[in-house]
Amino acid sequence: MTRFIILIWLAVWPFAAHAQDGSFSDWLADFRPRLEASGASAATVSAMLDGLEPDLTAIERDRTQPEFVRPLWEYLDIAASDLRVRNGADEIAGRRAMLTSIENRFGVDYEILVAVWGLESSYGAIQGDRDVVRSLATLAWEGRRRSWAEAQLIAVSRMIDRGLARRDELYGSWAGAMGQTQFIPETYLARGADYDGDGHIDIWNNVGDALSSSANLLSEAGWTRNAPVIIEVVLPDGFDLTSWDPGASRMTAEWSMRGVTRADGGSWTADTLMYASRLNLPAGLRGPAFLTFPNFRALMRYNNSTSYGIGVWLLSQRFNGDFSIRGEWPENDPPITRSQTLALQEGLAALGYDPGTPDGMFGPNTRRALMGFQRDHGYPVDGYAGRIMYDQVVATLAASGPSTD
Ligand SMILES: [Ca+2]
Repeated sequence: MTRFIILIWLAVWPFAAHAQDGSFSDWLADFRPRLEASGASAATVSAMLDGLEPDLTAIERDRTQPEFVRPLWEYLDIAASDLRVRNGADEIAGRRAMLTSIENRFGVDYEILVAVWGLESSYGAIQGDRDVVRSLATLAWEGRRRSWAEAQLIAVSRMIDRGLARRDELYGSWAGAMGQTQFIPETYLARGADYDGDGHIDIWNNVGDALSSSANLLSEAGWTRNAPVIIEVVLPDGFDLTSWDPGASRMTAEWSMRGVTRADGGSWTADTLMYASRLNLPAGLRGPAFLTFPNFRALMRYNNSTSYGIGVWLLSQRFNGDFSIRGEWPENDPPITRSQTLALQEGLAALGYDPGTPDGMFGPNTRRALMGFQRDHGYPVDGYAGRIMYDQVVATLAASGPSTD
């Protein structure tokens, strides 16, 4: 019973503990001199802050964490839908000269740039219509991410003062992601690139500027042109996962020597074997297996989500014709919800595995704890928190005797 009450409390507090401690105008009066001291011009400070009102929907969106985790297979159906593939292929056909020029300048394959563009903003169609200054000021006032939001506002003032962007075009998402690339202001300042050389980095209306900026980000993140991103593989029967570390890279030649084959039946080529790669089982052993390469890690720098990286890769592959993931997805074993993740973390901790502080988020510590449980109880050690393994942890906990807390 006590455990149940603790779970409820933990489920609520992360979203309730950060109420703002003053009015919006208090925050504004406090921030204005700091924005001025950062070097912003008086005209820009005035254009940004005069008459500003909070946008309460930004706070609501920031605090709402989805309970249900969308299965990767459903996400990929949307990310690489037929419509998104067709629209991207049309963009490629209509802009090939520009795309080739950007690929040559930055060394980033243009199919990837178009796929990023397709996922970030549906090729510019969905950029967000919120005033980014207002959204960021609201998040700064709310306080949970105050220093981050204030740093973005200071970056906005530099964008305006340097003449890179105008105050009246700064629209984007409720979280401050702007334009066709969905860059936050600091990323815009650091990685924005001016394709047509007019001095204006227009990631809202100029496709060349937007795709050059994405290319610049990926190039700085270590992208290698014509190198693999992901290769779907098949593991040999009885493949030993006990020493598998999802975050550790091995030479691809080593995976090959251990019997890992390409899912498309092709043979390993020398230009692939020379790269290190990681084994990624996003839906556990029952789902498809992938080797992810350094280019995949560059995509993580754009958006730190495995689902996003696989989505970009799959979409980019589909631009060139029929392509699909060959492995079956475990549709009877969907990922667990946030409250189930919290219960899983509590259960693993009670059984002597350390998942870190239970927070309902499935991160590396929880994965390691789950893999320890799987190893000790004779399950395949794949670290996948699906419904089936969740039920096993709950059953093991129940069988371990009455709780003493
Ligand atoms: Ca430009």
